[in-house]
Amino acid sequence: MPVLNKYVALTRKDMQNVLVIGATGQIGSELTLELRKRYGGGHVVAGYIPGAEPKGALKDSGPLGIADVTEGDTIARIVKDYKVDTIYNLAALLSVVAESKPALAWKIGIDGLWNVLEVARTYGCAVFTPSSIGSFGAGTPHVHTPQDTIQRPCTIYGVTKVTTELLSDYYHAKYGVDTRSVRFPGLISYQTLPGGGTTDYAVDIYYAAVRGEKFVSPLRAGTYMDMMYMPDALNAAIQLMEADPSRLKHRNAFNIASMSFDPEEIYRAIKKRVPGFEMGYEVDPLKQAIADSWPDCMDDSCAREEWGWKPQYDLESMTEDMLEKLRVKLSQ
Ligand code: AKB
Repeated sequence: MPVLNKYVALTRKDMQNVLVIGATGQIGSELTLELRKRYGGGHVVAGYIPGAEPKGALKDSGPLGIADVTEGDTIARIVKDYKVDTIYNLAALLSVVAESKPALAWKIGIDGLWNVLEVARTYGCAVFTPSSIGSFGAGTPHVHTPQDTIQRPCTIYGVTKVTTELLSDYYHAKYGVDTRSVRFPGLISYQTLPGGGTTDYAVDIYYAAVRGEKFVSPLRAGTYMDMMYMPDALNAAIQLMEADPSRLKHRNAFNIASMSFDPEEIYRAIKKRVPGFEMGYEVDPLKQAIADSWPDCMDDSCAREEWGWKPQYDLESMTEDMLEKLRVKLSQ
């Protein structure tokens, strides 16, 4: 389909001001600080919803504003006031919690995305809205999952993620909105807890190890999924938004990968460093069914070729860093 509005590609040089929607969430809390470090605090607005106000460094290092995706005018106001040209739209429910609130998952994920894209179309903003390994389903090839393949997810989370990809591509093709995205694996961080995802066990297991507790895995041994350490995930989002658009053959959304493991492998990586650590199993049927429908490991060669994606962390280096940082955090 031809581009109807003339698309003027932004380069990083042109980008001045960024809005992060969902700035107090799992990704947003760290992405906002990373963007402020790179571009200057005054250039990155932390968008939040009432009840999830920024605190500490997030509150003190730059501007703040209420940015509720279900109320498009709150987004438009910040975009106008701060002359925002790039929006990171991180508002979403994670996979497990979305299953208990499907209508809300759609309202935030898709009605909200529509509002963000309309603001972006009106004010000429670039938009990053993450997709996920959850955008795939049981019929997808599970090993070396290709960039372009079957996407028939069985969860509402997956349905919203596929729709996110399609709607974002549609706004690019029809209106020339500079939409770009990645399919995030399970994200692991010692900072903000995820809350409500299928891959959360890979964060919880580190907390148990550092607290000296036995960990009970909600997923069976042999359940492989792509995972990623947060510093790599932040780099991916920023690097893609800064990438030369003439090199992008894909947009929404790129497979990105750095490590794939099952509960046994992460347990062994931790036990090497915490010898007394123990793990048992109590399988959660919903989480297991979701995990079984997701890829074991994705092929991320398009991201590597089109914008130079290259992760820094594997399971061993992430485990080393997580344990070190969590020991400090939990002793305070
Ligand atoms: C979840 O488990 O829901 C998320 C994801 C992989 O998108 N972490």
